Amino acid sequence: KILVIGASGQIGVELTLALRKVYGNNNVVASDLREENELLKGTGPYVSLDVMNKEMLHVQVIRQNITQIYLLAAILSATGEKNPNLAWNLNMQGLLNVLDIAREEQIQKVYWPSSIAVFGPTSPKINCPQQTIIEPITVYGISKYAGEFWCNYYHQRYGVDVRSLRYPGLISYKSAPGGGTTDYAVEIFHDALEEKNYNCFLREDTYLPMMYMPDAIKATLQLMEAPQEQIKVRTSYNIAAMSFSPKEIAAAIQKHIPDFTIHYKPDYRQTIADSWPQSIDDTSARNDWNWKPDFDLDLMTADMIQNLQQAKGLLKK
Ligand code: VAH
Repeated sequence: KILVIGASGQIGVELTLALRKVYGNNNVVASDLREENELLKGTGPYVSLDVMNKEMLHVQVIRQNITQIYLLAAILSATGEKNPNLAWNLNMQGLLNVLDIAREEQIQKVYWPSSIAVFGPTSPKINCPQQTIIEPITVYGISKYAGEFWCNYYHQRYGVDVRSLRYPGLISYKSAPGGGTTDYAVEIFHDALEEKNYNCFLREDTYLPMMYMPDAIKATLQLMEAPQEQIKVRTSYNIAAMSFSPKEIAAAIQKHIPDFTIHYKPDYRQTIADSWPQSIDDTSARNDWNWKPDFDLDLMTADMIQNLQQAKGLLKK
């Protein structure tokens, strides 16, 4: 059985639903510290779980006959800068608890997301390579980069089959984002539909690597289903789909909502965004396990607006 830790988060909800579709509802145990997300209710087993409680986690892994673990619980970049100690402790100890139990219980496979947030101001801005200068300046980025080395260590030393992807900013409509710097790209759609205006916390020309959630879920399942011998990177794979700025996504939205306006009020998150690359080179993922994205900015924008209009009951009858 598969255990998803952090199943009520932005990625966790969609990953749980996708895994249940592939492996069967009752073969995917969803867990979170928070209560069960509405979209998960009635789709399969849910347990309350704190990844920081290693003993309880160990008990659940045994009691639920867990053979694979997906660890999504983390504090993201923006929230992490407000709570550095909590971010380091949860992101680091949570991963170490999972890796150690995976070693002890011979768990078949572990998934753990890293992020383009591992890159820092000294990393190449354009087509940032898989291996390069990596000097993160956020606690989130530091914890994710350190976590990558722990994944590699547990694979090399104990043979734990742990796999990882450096997600770009993820955009989705099914569940709210969790305190990241790229959350503007989700908020903008909600405000465009509800207020017809968005006050953006980043400058208009802030290019960032982004991906639509369906592509992120596809990449995760593809990585986890690839034969072990194809996985050459045991820290974390770069993956990419598109890069855009607030100005560009606003223009894409205006094609659907012509009177939508945007205003720019950069805050502390601008410094974080400026430290990240503008675009990512994902050649390794493409070569090793045939990664390829489906959604570009226009396709994503059309899909987001259509689904959010439905969800908000705004579709013209
Ligand atoms: C964040 N959404 O903004 C996350 C992601 C690349 C950004 O890691 O912190």
